[in-house]
Amino acid sequence: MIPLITYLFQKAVENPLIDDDLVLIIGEITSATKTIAGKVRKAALLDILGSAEKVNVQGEVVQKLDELANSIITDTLKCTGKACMLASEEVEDCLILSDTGYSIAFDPLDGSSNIDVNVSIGTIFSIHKGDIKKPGKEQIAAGYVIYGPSTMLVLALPGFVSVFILDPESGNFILVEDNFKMPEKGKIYSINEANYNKWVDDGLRKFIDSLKEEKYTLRYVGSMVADVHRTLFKGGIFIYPADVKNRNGKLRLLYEASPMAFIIENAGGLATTGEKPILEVVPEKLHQRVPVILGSKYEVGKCIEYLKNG
Ligand code: P6P
Repeated sequence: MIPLITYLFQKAVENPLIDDDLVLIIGEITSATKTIAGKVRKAALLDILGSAEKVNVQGEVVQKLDELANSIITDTLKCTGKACMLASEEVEDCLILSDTGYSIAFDPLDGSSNIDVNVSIGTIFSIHKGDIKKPGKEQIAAGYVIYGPSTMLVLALPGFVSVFILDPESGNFILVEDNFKMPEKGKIYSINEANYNKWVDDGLRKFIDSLKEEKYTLRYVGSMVADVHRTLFKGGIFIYPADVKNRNGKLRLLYEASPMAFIIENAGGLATTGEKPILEVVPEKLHQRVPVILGSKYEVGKCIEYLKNG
């Protein structure tokens, strides 16, 4: 039963990238998610369900729990004194705290439209050294916490992915999988097929049709953390493509696509925009969106072929 912090210090012995400040940052982010988990589970009792009657920089209706999760993470990271930039899905501009240290981009509560119907949601984070607006391949660490039947942390550092379960008795994230690798192939595809006729690429429709012929199952929660988590553990493919309404797709690069791509690729999968690896995309705007195609090597490789052939 190895707790997260013990695990990180053990990994630091062989990995100079993991310094004390990084351990502190990861420890504090995950500590904030424990508080968020508690609020999510009691939301109906605390009258913090529903809309905050505001629209965020994304043009999306802000849920009360979005705001609460954002302030919990922001206040926690400010207290570390080791963060230099914070970029939140809920905040238009970067919060500049100093000119040195780690920068963290985060989606405080992804999938919040599912909160009121008690479906799994999550917190996603991406950690860079210095400036946050760098390609995903330069991430120092990335992870997500999924608030599901259990609260799980999936954490990627360069070269390996580890999985932890929040133990309600000790309050610690306990290691359950070290050096996790995802299946090379699955039998599940995950995409919002309601937009089938709006997708920009004919090749994508042909790819999805080919999966149906191979008797794949469709699973789509509408919460990225839940859909990516299932893809990571069961294999297969998750896609949020460009469509006629969202020419760059819906998902944001810095705090959704990039951290998930870092996790998937360090677990042996692939993550692409359809034109290039997500981890190669150079961010231009804080909240820029990219098409997301990620999952097992077999399905993502096949999808790329269909997109090339049209
Ligand atoms: P749609 C949640 O709002 C979110 O940002 C992601 O978590 C999820 O993958 C996506 O939107 C779902 O979007 O258009 O299928 O409802």
